[in-house]
Amino acid sequence: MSDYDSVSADVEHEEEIPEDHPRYQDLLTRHRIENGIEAGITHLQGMHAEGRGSAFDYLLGEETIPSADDAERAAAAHLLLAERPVLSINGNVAALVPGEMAALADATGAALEVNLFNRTPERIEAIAEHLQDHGADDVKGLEADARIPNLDHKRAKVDADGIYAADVVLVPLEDGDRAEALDEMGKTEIVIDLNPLSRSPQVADVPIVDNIIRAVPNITDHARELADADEAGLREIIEAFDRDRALEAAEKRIRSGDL
Ligand code: PTJ
Repeated sequence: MSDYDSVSADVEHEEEIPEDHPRYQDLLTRHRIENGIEAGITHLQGMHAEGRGSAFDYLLGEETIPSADDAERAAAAHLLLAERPVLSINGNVAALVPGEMAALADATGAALEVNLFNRTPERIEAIAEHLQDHGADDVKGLEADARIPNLDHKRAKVDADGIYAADVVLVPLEDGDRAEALDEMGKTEIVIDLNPLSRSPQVADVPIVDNIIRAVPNITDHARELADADEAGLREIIEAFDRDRALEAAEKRIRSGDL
């Protein structure tokens, strides 16, 4: 057995995962999801979601492809131009990128809102606390004093001054019915999902087909770089982005298996 074979079974802290391991990002992601489940942040179903994402990421070559980088730049431009941008957080997102989401909120002036499919007060509170431990100032989603129309499960519950009133919403890692309902409300949607055929990226204004652990820091880097850009410059980036081409490029890369 090589050193690498024993990595996932033995790791207690993520620093123990060797960065030169050929599947480093996958091991890191799995480790964070396991920790999230143990901490009561991530739902057990989050592990299945992670497995699905991991298969697509393998086929993408576990890298940010050029069309995803374009999408991440367009996402940064949308968030900077928005009047009420909100970043939606579920149990997988909280486990994988809590500090990175807090940094993106800080760089763009967006609010963070916890919104769960398997919603319980305990999980909402644990996630809000976890985000605060990772640098988030204010976390929405605890009030849940408004509902997204035409959606009959718990993910419809949102804050009136958060997702309900938002003009731009970042929706990472979820199935498509809330994305469709938010689209019907006329919101600009940025979706992060490794499966380009999933309903959420299909309805998104900006579909980002990339692993969230790469996508979020890259959106933040773009936002910091664009911080002094004027409105016309940001609009130019948004208009130059072609969502259909980005989805096609990701699907082509996955199907070609050209790693
Ligand atoms: O925390 P909750 O209760 O709100 O539940 C969250 C989950 C993720 C369990 C729930 O939203 C769910 O079941 O989602 P799905 O239907 O499994 O969809 C998740 C999508 O995210 C799939 O299309 C995956 O390919 C994708 N995905 C998984 N991991 C990643 C990812 N996309 C980007 N980066 C990842 N690391």
